Amino acid sequence: YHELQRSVGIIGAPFSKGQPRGGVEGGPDRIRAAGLLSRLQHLGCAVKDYGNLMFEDVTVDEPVGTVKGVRAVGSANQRLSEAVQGVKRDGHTAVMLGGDHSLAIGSIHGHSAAVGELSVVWVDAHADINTPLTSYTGNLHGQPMSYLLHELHSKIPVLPNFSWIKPCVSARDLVYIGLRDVDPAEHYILKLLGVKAFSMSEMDRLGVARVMEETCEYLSARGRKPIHLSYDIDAIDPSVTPATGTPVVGGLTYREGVYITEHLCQTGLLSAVDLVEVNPLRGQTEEDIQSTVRTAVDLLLSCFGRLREGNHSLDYSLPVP
Ligand code: B3U
Ligand code: MN
Ligand code: MN
Repeated sequence: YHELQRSVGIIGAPFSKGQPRGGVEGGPDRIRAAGLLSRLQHLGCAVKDYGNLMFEDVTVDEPVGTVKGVRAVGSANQRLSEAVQGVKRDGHTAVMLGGDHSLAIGSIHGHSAAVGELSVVWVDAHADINTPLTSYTGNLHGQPMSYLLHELHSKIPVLPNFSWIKPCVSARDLVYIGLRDVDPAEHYILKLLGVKAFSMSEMDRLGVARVMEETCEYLSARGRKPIHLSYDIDAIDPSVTPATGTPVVGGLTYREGVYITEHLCQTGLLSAVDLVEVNPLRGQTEEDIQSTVRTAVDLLLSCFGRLREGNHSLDYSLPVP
């Protein structure tokens, strides 16, 4: 029950133009309203809320090929990258509340610009590694990893507002957990680059404890780099987290989802966390929304030391009669 004094810097990124469904921009405020800050403080964290980013209003944003919202996504991520760099330079673990998953471009770019080489753990039903030329949907939230990997650099065309993005992650420093909806081109890319991936099939075969052991063993073999955790709430089963844009059956249980963050916390290497794709407008009922938001908060708390066995601070002492 070691108690590290962790400091957390929270950035809200109310942005939805990486995909077509409105509502995901309401994620950051819903997650804060569920008590994230006070509950982190109760854990013993020093918390600084950097507020919500304001994004440039991009009025003319015609599709580029099939890809939609290119200029808005490029511009928003440039702002986010700078904000994450600021949070890291202030010495905090960065928490980015999305917003859709296209925001991982700026979050990971900014994190790497501030601290150097990273390990990336991507927890998601989807691989989000389409290039602009392989995407069926044209949605940028299905593409962020393709812009970040050195190995795909030559496959990325020039896009407006994307020229600031420099690839900063090596395929060998990336691990996927929770995959169950992967496009053919994405599957090809994962095999071509030899990316470590624990699909839901591997989760069934190995169990979450071995998946996390192997994840950390694999990453630490390349040196103990700071970890960037990019957690898409749709990794969790939609029976638990239904309020999200693209739910996929057969997901992580609540317990598996939390085990992942508990385990990554114990490495002491978590340096930035994204929690994305909570969409309060996608729940059928208020209970759907609450269950999704509560799970998001629980995942973040366990990133910062909350244990299901219980917690107490080092200076705890029993009251005497
Ligand atoms: N692979 C598909 C579907 C998708 C990816 N991410 C989400 N959905 N959330 C795509 O659009 O690239
Ligand atoms: Mn995603
Ligand atoms: Mn997803």
